Amino acid sequence: MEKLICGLRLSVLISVSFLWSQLATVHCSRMSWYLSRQVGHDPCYNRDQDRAVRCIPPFTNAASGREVTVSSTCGSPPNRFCAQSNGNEGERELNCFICDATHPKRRHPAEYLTDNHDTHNLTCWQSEPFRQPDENVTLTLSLGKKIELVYITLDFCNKRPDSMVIYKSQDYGRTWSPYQFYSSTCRRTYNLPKNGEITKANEQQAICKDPQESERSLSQIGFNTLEGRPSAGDFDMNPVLQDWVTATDIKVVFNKIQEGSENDIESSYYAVSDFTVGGRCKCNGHASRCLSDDDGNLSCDCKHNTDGPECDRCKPFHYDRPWARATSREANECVREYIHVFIINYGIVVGCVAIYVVLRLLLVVPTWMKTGGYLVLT
Ligand SMILES: [Ca+2]
Repeated sequence: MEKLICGLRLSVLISVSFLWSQLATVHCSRMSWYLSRQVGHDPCYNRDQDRAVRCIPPFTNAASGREVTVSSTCGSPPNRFCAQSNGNEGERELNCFICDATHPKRRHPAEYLTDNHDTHNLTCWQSEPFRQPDENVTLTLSLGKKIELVYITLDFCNKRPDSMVIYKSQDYGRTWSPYQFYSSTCRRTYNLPKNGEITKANEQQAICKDPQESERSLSQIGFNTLEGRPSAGDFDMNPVLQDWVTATDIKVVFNKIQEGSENDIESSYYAVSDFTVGGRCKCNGHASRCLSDDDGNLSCDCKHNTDGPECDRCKPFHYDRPWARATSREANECVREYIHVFIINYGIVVGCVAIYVVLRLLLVVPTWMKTGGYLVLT
């Protein structure tokens, strides 16, 4: 008889617990949906159908205003440099100037690489002049978090380099891998074929291009991360390319100046007016914006019950199904799960609940702990 009462009370208790948790879930979900609509439409949720949808941060210049570390800057001490320009009658003129790091109008510091780009009033970073044509000059840019890159462009104030490499890092500068090579002598300089073939088997392959053949503007070099990649049209479902476009840092190494500059030291330098990195903050389709802290570090404003710097995991208590990146068809929202343990401090129910608790913990806790969860007693 006692066992029967215990069983009945336990089943009633579990039923009430389950019903309460479901009601609370529905209530909280509706309340959260209602409040989000009171403060403006959230692009991570469909306004009409009340369901999660993929959302992505806006396209931006991820380099804008960020610090670039350079291996060389002119003007300390002041030096003379010369640049060619078109004269009034179209002839080429050589004009010479002074770079002086202490003079406000004659300085060419690294911050001019990522300041506001005004084509009517160009501000140029400039390296020291050098005697050897193949002296390396390096620009290193930290993006503050993982970004999905669409393109990288460099606008030059004098001649473009003959040979240069763009590298990327996905671990904040600890390791680097080549992104794109440029050279008029790909085989001799980098031991790579010119315009190498990209197939579905090597979509993460960096290739070498001749900038004289591939660039439309004589003063620009631009790298489109997905150009020529066979699966670019299926980017949404292609984790290889999703990884290929992801970077936390970009490094540009100028390896050689153009022919014709190397015999004149005053014309042998690199000068860049704008370093642009077009892309989106990487949030895996689970955030519509990234937030910046006081140090300039970015983090996704995660929705869909996700968490992590790139919304790359489910947040605690939401492990009912595995995490997945959102697609245009499915938001892959993380789903809430519950462990509710009720302890009633009287009579025989305490014993029944103790058995229920032990069994429940034995079944659930190992998996729960593996996924980073923790337990709450209510
Ligand atoms: Ca500039």
